[in-house]
Amino acid sequence: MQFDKYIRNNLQKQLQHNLQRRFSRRQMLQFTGLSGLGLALGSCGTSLYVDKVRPIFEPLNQSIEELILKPQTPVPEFPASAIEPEALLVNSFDFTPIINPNTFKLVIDGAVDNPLQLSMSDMRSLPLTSMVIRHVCVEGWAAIVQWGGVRLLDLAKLVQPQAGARYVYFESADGYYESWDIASSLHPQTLLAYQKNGETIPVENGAPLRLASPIKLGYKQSKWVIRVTFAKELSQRRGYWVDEGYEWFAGL
Ligand SMILES: Nc1nc2c(c(=O)[nH]1)N[C@H]1C(S)=C(S)[C@@H](COP(=O)(O)O)O[C@H]1N2
Ligand SMILES: [Mo]
Repeated sequence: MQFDKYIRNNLQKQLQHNLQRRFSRRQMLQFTGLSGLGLALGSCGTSLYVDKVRPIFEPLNQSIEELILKPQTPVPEFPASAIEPEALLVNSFDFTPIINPNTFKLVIDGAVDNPLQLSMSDMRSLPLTSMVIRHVCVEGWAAIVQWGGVRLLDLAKLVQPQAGARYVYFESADGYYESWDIASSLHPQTLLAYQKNGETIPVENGAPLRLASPIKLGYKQSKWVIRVTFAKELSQRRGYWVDEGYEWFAGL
């Protein structure tokens, strides 16, 4: 219900701009009533089904619609008692960017129908997903952590990725960058987190927003995320460590 209210009150203006060109007034009302999220995606046209011709062995061949409307199976989580508060080592390079959470806006753009800029209060108005998962760094350490934040899946419902979007780029304030396949990005436990172990994320762990997901290695979990860009193609610039030879998919 909170999500519903959020769309009506906070995002309507931004959405309206793009939507009114394509949808009837009745559809708009349905959209703002949330049932319209699915409807709006369905209304984007039959091009959403074009992806079906890709071979089945390819992990990226699910249609955006399918990924959004039929969320993938969650990975089992740990009980809160398993959290290891001391085990999460800070792993940063260069410097620790200080981002003012009061003026910060997350940019979501690229191959989407409704690009958005979300403040931290916008983010906090969206449904909060909390999970206790294991963070695994390739450098040989792991930690069970609780993360709380907004699912990329929920953000995708708002920005409406276009049919051919198959990757998501994450830009960080320290110059770090990553790219993920769309299925992993829209996994129900892939979050843009603003809480760690029940509290606001400390600066060194990526405040105000960082990626957190139980399905990827630590170096895929960008801290200080300032921009999320949906893309149809993967560029040569795939990821900070990936471009040094680390595996791109890096699944757990
Ligand atoms: N922006 C940014 N994100 C980053 C990194 C970084 O150096 N810069 N390091 C990565 C690596 S290798 C790991 S293991 C985790 C560590 O997260 P933590 O410092 O919160 O433990 O962040 C990842 N995300
Ligand atoms: Mo790492």
